[in-house]
Amino acid sequence: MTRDTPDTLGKGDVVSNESLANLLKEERRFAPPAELAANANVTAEAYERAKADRLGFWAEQARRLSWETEPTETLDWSNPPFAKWFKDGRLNVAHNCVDRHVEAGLGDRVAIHFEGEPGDTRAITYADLQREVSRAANALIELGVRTGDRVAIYMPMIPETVVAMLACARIGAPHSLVFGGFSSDALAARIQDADARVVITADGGYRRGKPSALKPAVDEALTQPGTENVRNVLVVRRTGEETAWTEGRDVWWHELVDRQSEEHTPQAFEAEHPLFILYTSGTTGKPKGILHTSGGYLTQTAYTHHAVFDLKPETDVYWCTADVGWVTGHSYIVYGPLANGATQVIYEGTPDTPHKGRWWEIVEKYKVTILYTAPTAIRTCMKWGDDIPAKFDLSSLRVLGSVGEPINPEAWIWYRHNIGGDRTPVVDTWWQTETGAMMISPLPGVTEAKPGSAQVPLPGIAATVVDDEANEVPDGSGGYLVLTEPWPSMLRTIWGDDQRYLDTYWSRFQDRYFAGDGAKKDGDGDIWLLGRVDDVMLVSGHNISTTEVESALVSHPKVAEAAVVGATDPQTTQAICAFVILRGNAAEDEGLVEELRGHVAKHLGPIAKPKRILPVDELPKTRSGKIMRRLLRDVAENRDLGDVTTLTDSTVMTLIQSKLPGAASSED
Ligand code: 6R9
Repeated sequence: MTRDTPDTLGKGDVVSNESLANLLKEERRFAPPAELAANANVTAEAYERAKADRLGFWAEQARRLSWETEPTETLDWSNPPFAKWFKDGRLNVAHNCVDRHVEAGLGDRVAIHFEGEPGDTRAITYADLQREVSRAANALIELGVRTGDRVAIYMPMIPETVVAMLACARIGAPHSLVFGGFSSDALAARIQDADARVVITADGGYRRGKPSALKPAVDEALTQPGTENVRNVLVVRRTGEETAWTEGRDVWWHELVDRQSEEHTPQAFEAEHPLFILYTSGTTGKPKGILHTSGGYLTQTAYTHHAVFDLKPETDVYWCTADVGWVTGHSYIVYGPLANGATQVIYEGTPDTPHKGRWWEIVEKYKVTILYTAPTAIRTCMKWGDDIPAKFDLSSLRVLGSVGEPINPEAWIWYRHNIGGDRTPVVDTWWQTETGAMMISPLPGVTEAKPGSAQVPLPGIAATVVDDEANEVPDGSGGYLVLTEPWPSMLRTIWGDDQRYLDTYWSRFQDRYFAGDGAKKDGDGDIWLLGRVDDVMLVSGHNISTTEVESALVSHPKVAEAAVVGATDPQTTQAICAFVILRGNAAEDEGLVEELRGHVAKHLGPIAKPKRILPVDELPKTRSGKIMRRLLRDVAENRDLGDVTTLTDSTVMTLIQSKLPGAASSED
């Protein structure tokens, strides 16, 4: 999977300096809007303050939270890389996300505007949320869940998912969310590894206009060895479809939770109490259970949500389109926004149901002011055509965010123009499941934005780019992205495997955290992310980044999306093989492939010219929207496909394979 830290690293520069220079040739800069800058939550001064006293800065941010016992020690780094942040502080995460807002008189504020895919809606206030979370916490206690027990959550995008997570947090039972799109095998592996006691699920959810079942995958997973410790399955009724039932084990949410008391007094836990485990898949070996804890995680998610989106909780309506089963959903649907008392939209379904303007209709309906989504979604909207968002009133929007992949300059500009009406800043936020919260991003009221670049480490964060020998590279060159100081929301370990935590992240560059991403510093020292280092291609002795070739392809007016891989080649070590999705009106004619090859050569130089270009209808993606280049490499090298269970739509690969003979004929 593209997501992994590589076992082996390519030698030398990740990408030639020349190609970066080409990428930056069309220098387009966007100053922050004057009004936003004048009223911004965070100004340039924050960088100075954090630089002068990094730990003091984070101690100050921790005071955004309500602590039962205030921490006196900010960071214990006596046993690196096992960090302890705010270790003598005690707090309850759910109290911080819910109860304290009610206590502050904000009980009537809407926390969640829920929009179901079929069109059903619910407005849930902070007071409602407090009652629901308390009831769910009492229900878990009745099921025998104790502090420290793990709870697996396999749910659609409905409010009960947020309630379930907060109920776990409230009683100190770490949750482990598994994407609703994952197979029963993937679910079983995660239940086994975390040794979960309870699974919370639903009969199903709505996707693409139809009910899509979830419970059967849970039933199937629980037949597998190593899942015996699951005592109960708590099931939300969402679709009302017929569901198999195991008496004594399965419990309906509406029967158990609804009859509970709506009073529950949250107990404070240590700042380092585990909050959740979230698995990132591995190309080899079992998935890594990334462990996050409470005080530091909540501090950094709350701070970054406040700073990077310039959130004004009284007036903003925030919407993050991510699935809650992805880290973005954890940090920027649940913990960060709720800790900040935000009002947000949660939408259950796909962007094209029942029509391709659904997202923009939702923005118009709820007057969304801040939108956070992924480049893949933006490129899909580009492909569908500018006329679709143009039909809706998007004038409420004031800040746009991007996460998940490098955003190519074309998509960035399209997003700002067609969605942001050329008014809104676009913040390109780089971070990972492991970092827990945003690390590198512009600030909307401060940074002069460069399309395609995440630009600068946030205040209190230290990141740089190093070469093979761990030396910091000068401005204008590339290498590996590393984080040089611990940060509050960092992963604490890999669940049950401290050694793997050390080996994967902390051994490649001595005391620095190695993120697995290639990056460049431009002449101003701004950071450009170049994709996972194991995706870097080696062509006739040159390292070429997939991101840059993709970006060059997408800058052609006929291309909506591109995925590039290096396929083994007897002459050149690897040959560049590109899969492209054409824009709505572009025809797949004879000369197109040649035209695109020429276009890449012009942008990046002849060495980066793809050997093959294959127009396709879809690309294989994970549910979080990342292209699965491993599968495309398998196709390009005529290998059998490996594990496709984490794919959104497994038929995509069959379609691509059936087109492959055509690819060979476009070679020269
Ligand atoms: C939050 C999330 C992490 C990997 C990361 C990088 C890529 C995420 C990015 C980005 C360039 C951005 N990534 N945001 N690359 N620019 N703004 O995506 O977490 O699913 O763990 O993936 O995603 O390659 O290393 P996760």
